Amino acid sequence: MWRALSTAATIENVTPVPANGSHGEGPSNPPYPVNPTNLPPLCAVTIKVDQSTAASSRFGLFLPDELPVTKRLLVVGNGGFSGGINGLDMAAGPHHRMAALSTDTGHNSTAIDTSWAKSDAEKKELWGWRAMHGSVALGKDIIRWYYKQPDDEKLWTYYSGCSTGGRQGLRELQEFPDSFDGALIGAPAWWTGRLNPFLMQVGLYNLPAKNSNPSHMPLEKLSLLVDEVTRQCDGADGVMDGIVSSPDKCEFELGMLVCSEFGTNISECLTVEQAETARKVYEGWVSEEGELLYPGLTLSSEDQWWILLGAEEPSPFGLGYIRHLLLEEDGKEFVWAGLTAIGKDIVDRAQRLDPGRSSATQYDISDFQEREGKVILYHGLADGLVPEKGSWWYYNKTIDTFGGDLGGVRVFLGYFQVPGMGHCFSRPDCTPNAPWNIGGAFQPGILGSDIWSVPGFEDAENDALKGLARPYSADVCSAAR
Ligand SMILES: [Ca+2]
Repeated sequence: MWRALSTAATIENVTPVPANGSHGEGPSNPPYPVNPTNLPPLCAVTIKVDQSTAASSRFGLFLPDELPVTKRLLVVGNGGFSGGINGLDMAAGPHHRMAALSTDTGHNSTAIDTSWAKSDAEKKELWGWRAMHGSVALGKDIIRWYYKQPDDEKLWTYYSGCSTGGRQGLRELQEFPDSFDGALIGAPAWWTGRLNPFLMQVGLYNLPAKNSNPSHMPLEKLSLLVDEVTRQCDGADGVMDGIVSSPDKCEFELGMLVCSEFGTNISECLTVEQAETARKVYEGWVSEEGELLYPGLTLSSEDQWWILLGAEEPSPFGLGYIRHLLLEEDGKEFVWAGLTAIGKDIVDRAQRLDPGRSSATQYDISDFQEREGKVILYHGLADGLVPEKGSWWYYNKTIDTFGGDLGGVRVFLGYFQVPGMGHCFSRPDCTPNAPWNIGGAFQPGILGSDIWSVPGFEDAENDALKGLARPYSADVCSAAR
């Protein structure tokens, strides 16, 4: 193995994991403190790669003791601004009879911590794309060596990630089409230079968080929106089941929630100004010139609006991005207090600089298509953090780029809107009957450290990752013979 490593790479850890064993770094890995359990027997390896004298990145590998003749690798992504090896998502690999890889993206932090990026262009690049790309390239070499795979034999490589993980996967396959054969891309935060400033803007719609601010919608009023949207929109899809499956077919009347002049309990309705705040969140971010900068949140996403609207300052996904990735080079910390809108200068700067070159804005993925790569793109219609309409935008831009050939695009890029699914997953107590578990990133792990698929339905019809990798599985090849 060591011959395959560059001089900058060292092996940090090699641990044999027995059948039904567990492996991970526990609490020292803040974004992923829960170690996967009930693993198949495997060799767990951690590699550290020095990127320069000032920065390094690490990645983890799960190398199952037994792999089918057809060798496969699962690469998984991260979430938010997190820095850490994502062991729970890696666990799906060995269970699906694949090796697995996850990068720490070059730093160690939770998903909402951006302080690592301050004045560190190299760490931004590592988070943006470099750690992923380098880990995939070196990881493939190591796996080939470990399993004694001939150079002329293909190592089938699949990707699964949601949110930032979705962005990482799209970003990699856009610039490096040889990296993956298939990618399961969930709720991608793909247009960092637009999305993250928009998330800041959404926070500003509802600030300051004072009762004297007529526009401020306190958290307890979100349930009014949830209930009213369900009341008006549930049936628009033809089935009254508590799940809004066709928000685009619902002609929602926000005015139904506005307090009437007399005899109304103010806690049971929205003021005109609060309703205007909600309208802006739905509408999205429109420039003074009328250009749509980023689409808003979809009807039925209100249950998660607390993430962007519920605090006394804008969410770290917006404020942290602007403060530590975009503006800190100026030497003074960005102050949001008193702002009602983000200036055009920030929008322009974010797109011009694209800190860490993290945005995945290439619609022409014909190189990936020509090598028969496949993308399954999915997004929860009840996502209250990353707007579903953003994925719809990416999908339609891609179709436009391919000359409007919807049928041609669907051969290699399928888009699936998941009713009732929040950001990457839904809590079991929220729209419990919604079909939110499709084996996507983060989903099995939130059900339990020993869960790796859709419990009771670990098949290609219900587990999207298994479906993506199915045509190339050794089992199918054996059956075909
Ligand atoms: Ca319904």
